[in-house]
Amino acid sequence: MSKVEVLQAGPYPEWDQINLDAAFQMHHYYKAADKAAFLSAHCADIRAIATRGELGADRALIEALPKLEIISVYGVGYDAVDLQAAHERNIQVTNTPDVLTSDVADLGVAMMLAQSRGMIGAESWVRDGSWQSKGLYPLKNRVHGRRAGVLGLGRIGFEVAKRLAGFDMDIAYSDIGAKDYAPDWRFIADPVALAEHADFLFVTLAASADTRHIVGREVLRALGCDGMVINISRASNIDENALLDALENNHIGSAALDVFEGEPALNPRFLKLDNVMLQPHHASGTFETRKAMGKLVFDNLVAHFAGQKLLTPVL
Ligand code: 8YV
Repeated sequence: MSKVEVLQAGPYPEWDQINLDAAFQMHHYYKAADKAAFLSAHCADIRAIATRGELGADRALIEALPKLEIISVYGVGYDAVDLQAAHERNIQVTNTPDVLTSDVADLGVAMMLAQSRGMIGAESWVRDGSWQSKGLYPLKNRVHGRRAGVLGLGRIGFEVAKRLAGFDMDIAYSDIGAKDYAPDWRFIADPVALAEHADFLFVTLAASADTRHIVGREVLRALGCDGMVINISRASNIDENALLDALENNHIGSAALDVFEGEPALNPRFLKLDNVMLQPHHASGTFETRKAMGKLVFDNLVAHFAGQKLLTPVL
């Protein structure tokens, strides 16, 4: 029997690729220089898209595949998938929730610590001989006992807040409503008021049209010149130009970012700044989590084509 044909929108680690190649006929869309020619050659029989969180699947791609039945996303965020286009044709969408939550929270907290304590600069201070030639490294800012704001207390925000509690921080959060699973943390509905409360503002919202630029000039002004913003969600949740203006003019203290508009290309203004920590969208980037994510992408595809219940559907 011929294998089900799958459009692969981005690369996967070898261990996932081996499984996918064994079970399906994978078409490597991401490798094609001429996407239109690729689609006209292969579109007729493709029944699934295997994609990544940051790549998703837009309306044009969905509409180019007449037999498409399922889009399996390697990532919890499915904001880059055109859900409306999928819904119109009853195409299933799956993602990889839960398995990455703790790693993403870990990286957010690690960025807060590293940036606040100036660990990257301190490492260079040792390596480049400054310790010996210039003397003591400049003092940095404390983390424990200070005030944290978590914007979006979903799975990842909750894990971030749990970790911050271990640093005796005064924790508040914003969300669409107060959460009964967070009785010890203060609910502040308004993101501007949350930023006013916070020394460290964590952005942990699932991105959507409604949350676009939720961290804008007003929130950044409220965060203030000693505040730090940490983004482990999606770039679209922050107005990047407003953030760059605030960093360049020291209207906020610093930022730690794992996600960028137009990534992996970066606005070159970021590279001139020393009050921002830059990470390559790597919050879920551990062997353990990525293996679990890859397994879910695969298992969802297998379940769908075996006529079984999807493991982690988003529609
Ligand atoms: C991944 C992510 O880095 O889960 C998400 O939504 O953005 C990340 O975990 C990404 O999806 C891998 O491509």
